[in-house]
Amino acid sequence: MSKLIRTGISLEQDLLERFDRMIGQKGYGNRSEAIRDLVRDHFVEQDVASNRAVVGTLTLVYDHHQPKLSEQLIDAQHNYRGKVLATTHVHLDHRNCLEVIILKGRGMEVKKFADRLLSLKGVQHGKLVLTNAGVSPSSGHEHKH
Ligand code: NI
Repeated sequence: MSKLIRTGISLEQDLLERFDRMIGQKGYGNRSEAIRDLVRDHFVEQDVASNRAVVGTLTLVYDHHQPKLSEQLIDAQHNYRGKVLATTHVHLDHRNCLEVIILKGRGMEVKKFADRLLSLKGVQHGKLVLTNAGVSPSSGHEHKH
């Protein structure tokens, strides 16, 4: 972890009051941690937008009785150009499956992959969460086939 530098910022009073309410609701203990998270979020978004290497977790809830869906999900993972680091599957009940796919790749390819899977018929719910922690800017093309 790198050294912490103390800095001061000026904000309009109403903006600061709103910010304090928001971070209170979210459970932050202080403004610094909330501001650090916002800044980190911004850089993750920027890394995605500029197509740098990111790591993502894609959560899917789907109906495995939907014809061909399980095969489509497996094929998509085998054909993904980046790296599928891990997949966890939970049979929630008779019908529903929960799958968490951990992916690495260029920002755009991770997003495209997630959008494709989330839009498949039978996928009821899901979300992609991205981070750039532990991903060096040059590590996006290390995969070999
Ligand atoms: Ni299942």
